[in-house]
Amino acid sequence: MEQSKITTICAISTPAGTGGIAVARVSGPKAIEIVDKVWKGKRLADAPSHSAHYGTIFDPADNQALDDGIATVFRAPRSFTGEDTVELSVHGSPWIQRELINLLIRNGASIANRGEFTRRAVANGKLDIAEAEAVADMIAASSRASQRIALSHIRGEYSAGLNALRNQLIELAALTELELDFSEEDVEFADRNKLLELARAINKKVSELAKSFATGRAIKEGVKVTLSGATNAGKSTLLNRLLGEEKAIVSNIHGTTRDTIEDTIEIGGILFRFIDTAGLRETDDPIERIGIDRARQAIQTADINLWIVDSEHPILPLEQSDNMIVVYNKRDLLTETVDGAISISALNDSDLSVLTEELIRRAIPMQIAPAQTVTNARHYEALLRAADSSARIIEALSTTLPTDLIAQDIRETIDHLSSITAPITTPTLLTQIFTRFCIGK
Ligand SMILES: Nc1nc2c(ncn2[C@@H]2O[C@H](COP(=O)(O)OP(=O)(O)O)[C@@H](O)[C@H]2O)c(=O)[nH]1
Ligand SMILES: [Mg+2]
Repeated sequence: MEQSKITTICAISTPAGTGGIAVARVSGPKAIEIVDKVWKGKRLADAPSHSAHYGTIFDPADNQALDDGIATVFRAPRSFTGEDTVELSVHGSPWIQRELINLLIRNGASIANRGEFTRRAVANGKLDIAEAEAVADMIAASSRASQRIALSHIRGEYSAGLNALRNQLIELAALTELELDFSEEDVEFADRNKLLELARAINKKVSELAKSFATGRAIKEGVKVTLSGATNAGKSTLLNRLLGEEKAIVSNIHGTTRDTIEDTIEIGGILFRFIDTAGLRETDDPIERIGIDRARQAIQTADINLWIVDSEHPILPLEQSDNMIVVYNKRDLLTETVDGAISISALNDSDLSVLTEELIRRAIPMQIAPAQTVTNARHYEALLRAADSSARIIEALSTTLPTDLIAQDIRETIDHLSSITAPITTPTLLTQIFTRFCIGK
């Protein structure tokens, strides 16, 4: 875009509401000029990049002071957006925030769209798309594990791995395309063994990344743990204990919990999503039956299923699965505990660490290397397609398919890998990605 057509945008970047400090961001070719119009203090046009200045924000129309604050100057290209940027820190009253934005708009700035600062950072080559998406994930991070993945992706560790493979493939693609130009002459520029080796490496990498999506999502949305079992086993009591609040109704009446109830909490740096379910039993109550169906669905998609039993009258599951942990509850009612089993009292124990330690132990393998973990559904889809097209390259190389068909699969694989990191040009897709952001980022 022509320099003159690029607007200068502004927005409050701190959360809505009252705070000690609010920060307005102004970015674009006229950022410094516009702020200078409403700024009394050192002339920002003379200020070096990365310098902060104390001064007064005022309305030049009536010379009224709005607030005293700090202006921090970042000069292009050494800013988040890659443009000239001024950050104004003011007192965090919602009224001052609104007036400040109005003032900036009256003096030539435009209000930023959702994610527009990050979108500009991408347009100016400061971030690739995958890194920008990770910024949104970072803002939404709700546990140590999701923060680790987002930070690694922001730093480009994940993009780097994919780009390295893509670049090697581009080199070989150039050679196969060259063969097409010489198709009459039956020559081979691209070393078939090298190509096969590379296609296998790519297929392995993208398949592994695609596989990590299930775990990546678990980390982002919380490891899904269902509490299931017969009625009155103490599932709702346990849910409340794990969450540290009275979320579900507890009573000695069988069939009290009829709907699924869930919430997340971080334990040992891992976000868990606990889901209390209706006790599984035969029932004539149509509402309870719907609840039991929901329970079954939740259990099927759970990462971990806790089967809670009342130690006094243990009702064990009809079938065991790998992701199931049987928990003997109401230990306080027994004199002896069940050998080797996880035995707790949701009602009386001050410490449920036998259970939480087991949960963490099971969830830890899900915390694979952050740069090797996919949390984004758009990437997941591209990776599955890259896995398919690279598998076709492998297959084509082991038969005697003509070069033009192999070249087609190579091109597709490159496109799928590129779509994850390289700038996307389709405006609708860009808009889709950036509307996940808040205004001010
Ligand atoms: N003695 C004892 N009673 C418990 C324990 N946990 C739950 N209960 C009681 O068991 C009854 C059923 O509990 P609830 O959590 O509603 O079970 P749910 O139907 O599985 O959700 C309630 O009266 C609870 O107070 C426990 O560890 N020890
Ligand atoms: Mg219950």
